[in-house]
Amino acid sequence: MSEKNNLSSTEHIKMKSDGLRGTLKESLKDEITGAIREDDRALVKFHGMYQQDDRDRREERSAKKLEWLYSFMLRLRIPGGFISAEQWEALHHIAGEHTTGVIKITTRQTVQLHGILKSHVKPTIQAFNTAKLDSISACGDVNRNVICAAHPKFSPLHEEIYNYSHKLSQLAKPKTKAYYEVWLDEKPLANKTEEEDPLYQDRYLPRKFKIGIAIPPTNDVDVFANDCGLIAIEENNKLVGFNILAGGGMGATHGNAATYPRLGTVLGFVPAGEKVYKAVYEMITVQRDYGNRSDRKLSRLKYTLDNMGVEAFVAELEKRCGFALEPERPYKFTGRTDLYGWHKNHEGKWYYTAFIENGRVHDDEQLPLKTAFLEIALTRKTNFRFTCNQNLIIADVSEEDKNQIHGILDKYGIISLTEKATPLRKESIACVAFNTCPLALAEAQRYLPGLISKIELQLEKYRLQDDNISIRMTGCPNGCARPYAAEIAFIGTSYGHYNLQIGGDRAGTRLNKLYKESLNEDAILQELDGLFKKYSENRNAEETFGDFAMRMNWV
Ligand code: SRM
Ligand code: SF4
Repeated sequence: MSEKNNLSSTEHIKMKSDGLRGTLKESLKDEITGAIREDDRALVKFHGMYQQDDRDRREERSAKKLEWLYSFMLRLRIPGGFISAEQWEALHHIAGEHTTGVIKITTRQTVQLHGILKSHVKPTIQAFNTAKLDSISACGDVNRNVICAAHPKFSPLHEEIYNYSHKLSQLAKPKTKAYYEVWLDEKPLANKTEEEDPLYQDRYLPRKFKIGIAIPPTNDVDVFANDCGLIAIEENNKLVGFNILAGGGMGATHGNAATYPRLGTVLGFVPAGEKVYKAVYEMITVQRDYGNRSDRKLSRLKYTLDNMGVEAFVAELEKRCGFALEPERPYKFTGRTDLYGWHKNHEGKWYYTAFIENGRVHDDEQLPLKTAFLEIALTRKTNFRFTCNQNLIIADVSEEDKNQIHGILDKYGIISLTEKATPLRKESIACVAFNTCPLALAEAQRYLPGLISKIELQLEKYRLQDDNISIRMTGCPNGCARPYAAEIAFIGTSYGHYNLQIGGDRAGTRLNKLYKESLNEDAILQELDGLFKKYSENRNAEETFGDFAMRMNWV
């Protein structure tokens, strides 16, 4: 079992938190500071928030002897990434009233809002509650937003998978009523036994836990990057069950060789229905009981799995489940790209996937994305769906409404944006990084678009402009844009410098490897130019950049 004598400080905070309440109420009332108390910073994550500060303004604030400009980032829990038009309208207004205004679609199919001042946190959560949205366990040492293949009704299977994501999210939701008491002013429970939590108990998990569900051949959720992945297996157009995998995770720490990105290992097959819920639930309990609780850098399920060994892990899982996993069934992933543009589903409904660069929905003079999506929401003729590639799907449009929605998308330049963006740009993902992420060592979403413009010129030079090479950038090695599963990755090492990694595949089934360390922009472009030249001259038909890099033994 896990280290009992040397628990990390977060473990103590959780245990004495009275069901994640801590002193959050007191912290909120304190008007002297824009921050909350130190222990509460760990607890507030379980309620879907992070305390941050504007890193662009640290120096200026310090020079003026002011405390840093603290604010909160709030992340919603939206399993499967689906919201109604009414909810989009609410999101739009809440973003405008309480935050920087930018709606950030994340790599886990939900949204984040940044820059919420302490006094605005409760009103923000209350407004979301009115819109039937919450941020419970969107962060913290619990199961996070359950992601699943987008295009919910693209086939009956998608609808079923979406339902699984909801049920799993519910199954792994903490029982504590702290969220309702602290943020929504509900009365404290008279009888605390009502919130006893057999899954999380009083220590919750050693670390975050992530679940993703994919439907082959598309791996749009990057299923192998999740602690627990489910790969839908279809026979005769029916969902028969899932291959279940464990131990995916991207995060690593520079200079700490004990940490590493890892793709999930397929453990076996579980037939559709109750056994799936049981298997996922018990995988969480195995991690709860065996995960490392002393060193948070080594506490994700991937390390638990590698420490135990796959065989022992499966044996423990099967013992807890009371049934054996069946042998894994065949499946094949071919790509991860979203289906941009209009697509019709089996029920005759239409879906438009709009390209949203790095998931940032905001208005600028050329591209008033927020205004456009609000206008669409106000028609009440669509739903909205987030994708794990940080894009937005205008969903469930009926045949007779399609022209009207198309007209709005066209009027605001979204059709042209989506059609004209190069395959390279559409495939790219960057994490948030500066100015809000406290862990960022280098820029990512503010920098990648410009770098892509330069790389596009190189691809044109080598007639590779139609190639949708996957490029992902993160401001640090934590891997929020799942960079280690990209064909080309830039991983921030210090301001303006990135490790260049190459050799992942397009379907997210192979990790890339370090090619050159800590390059600045000139060096990156110089290296890429050489690589693209060789790729254009020597690749086989249909060979992707990542596969070519591996064949050439570049890494
Ligand atoms: Fe992440 C931490 C942003 C997806 C691995 N991530 C953070 C924090 C909260 C920084 C912090 O701890 O203070 C970042 C907030 C930045 C900001 O200002 O908003 C942050 N992560 C993001 C998002 C918003 C990136 C994006 O641009 O979309 C994604 C939000 C997902 C969501 O809606 O839940 C996001 N993070 C991921 C993913 C991708 C995924 O889950 O598919 C990963 C890699 C998969 C994994 O978990 O291994 C990821 N984030 C991390 C890690 C490394 C965890 C590890 O155990 O190795 C950290 C650091 C940590 O937890 O200590 C982290
Ligand atoms: Fe922040 Fe690093 Fe995640 Fe980027 S990868 S959002 S820099 S923690």
